[in-house]
Amino acid sequence: MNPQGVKKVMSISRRSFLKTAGVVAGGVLVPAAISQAPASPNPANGTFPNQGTPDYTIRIAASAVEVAPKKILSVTTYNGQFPGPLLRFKEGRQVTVDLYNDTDTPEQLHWHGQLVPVDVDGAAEEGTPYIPAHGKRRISFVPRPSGYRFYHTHNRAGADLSAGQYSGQVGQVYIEPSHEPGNYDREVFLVLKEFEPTFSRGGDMPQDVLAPATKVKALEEKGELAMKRSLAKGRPKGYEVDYASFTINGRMLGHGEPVRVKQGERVLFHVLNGSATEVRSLALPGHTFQVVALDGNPVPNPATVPVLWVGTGERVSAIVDMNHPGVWIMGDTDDDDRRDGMGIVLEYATHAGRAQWLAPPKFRWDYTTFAKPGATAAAPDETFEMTFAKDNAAAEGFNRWTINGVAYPSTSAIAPPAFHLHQGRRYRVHMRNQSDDLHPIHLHRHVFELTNIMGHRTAGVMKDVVMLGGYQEVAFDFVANDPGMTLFHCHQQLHMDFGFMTLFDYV
Ligand SMILES: [Cu+2]
Repeated sequence: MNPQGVKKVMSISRRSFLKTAGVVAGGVLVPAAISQAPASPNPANGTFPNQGTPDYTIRIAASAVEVAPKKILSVTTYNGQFPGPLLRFKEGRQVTVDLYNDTDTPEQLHWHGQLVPVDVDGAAEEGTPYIPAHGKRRISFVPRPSGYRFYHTHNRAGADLSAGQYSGQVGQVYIEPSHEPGNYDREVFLVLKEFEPTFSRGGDMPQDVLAPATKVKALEEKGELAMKRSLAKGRPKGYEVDYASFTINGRMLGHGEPVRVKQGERVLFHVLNGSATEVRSLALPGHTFQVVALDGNPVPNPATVPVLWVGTGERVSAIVDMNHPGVWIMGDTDDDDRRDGMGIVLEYATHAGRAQWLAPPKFRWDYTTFAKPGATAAAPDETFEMTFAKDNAAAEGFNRWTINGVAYPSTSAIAPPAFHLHQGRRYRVHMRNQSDDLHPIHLHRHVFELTNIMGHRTAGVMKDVVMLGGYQEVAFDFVANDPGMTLFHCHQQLHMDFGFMTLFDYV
């Protein structure tokens, strides 16, 4: 256990960080030996000889996480803390990382949002070697692109609610650009994450997340008919996951260090949804968020919103002007989840007392708000059509998920790639959701541009996860610029584990 690491609100002064690089502070892990000459790679397996000191060491092990006083959970973590250490990389400067696995299960550590090779990416389906149980892998890569990224396990959990993303294997990455953009005084990193999962039948996934709220009738009719038929056969609704405790930076509301601010400050919040399965929201009474980046990529139009909606695996970076003194609850708009811990106290200097919550206006998230008005995306060279469907409770009580009628095997079998890419071409992925669930769709090793949301063309918003609403359709484009096997999947663990994955390869 590392109570310090658990308790720390990861809030550091950017200026003081720059001055004190080389010192461990506020849960930040900085290079031990930047000047270390990189070892030469073994192209056969992407691993590096175990010579010299690595720049970073990450140790995967079961450890205690104290989410509230005397409420201590045992979960698998990185370096004995939740969240794992914040890794600050420099764009384009190669790093060597030693990954130790002290558990009994082979592990995959995925560098989410980075353009890294298959051997480093951390997905068995692409061919990344496992970090053996009680073993080690040394990897080396050039961090890119700059911005807010993260790392997490890519193991499938199936019915094991202690495995995969249900565990505490989540850590943040900040890749510093050669020129730091934005005008702000301070950065605060927030990781939203639930613990103590249990299975339930039928979920309470929020349905009022996305704008527009319209549905595609043809998708709705097919999806509703399939569900009706399944229930008529006597099948109950498939399993969903509920949680007993909710945390920000590993602490339940009221039990962590407050975010301490001064009137007049501009604070840049980096918010990561580290959940296995849930969409989260975040509001701060009396304040608004100017969204400057999505998934670490600066947005063309940094619009101001009252509420952040963040799908599983998504990141939002937003500046808040501290102009409403008091002691506030910065928390989820869902009353139950906030009372069960999904919040953090924000306290102005010279103010004390009980933290206040005021519900924000109802607000739906519209990605096109942050797009360049009137801009048009480049035309694609090819379009892939994808339809996602749910086979209710078809896999021993779990919903089975299909892409164009095909479920990725839930066994350890690796499926052959279904979509073929030519390097340098621009591809459009047109996704149609024939289910009532929201899906945070993720593409590995590439950054994509949102090009269509429910029939509305858009351009300029670059992401690596996009929420696709129930019975809705979305398109994104990407350039095939990172050769190798590339995984595409729903980031909702329960969906990914039961079929919602496919592979692209380069031909
Ligand atoms: Cu999904």
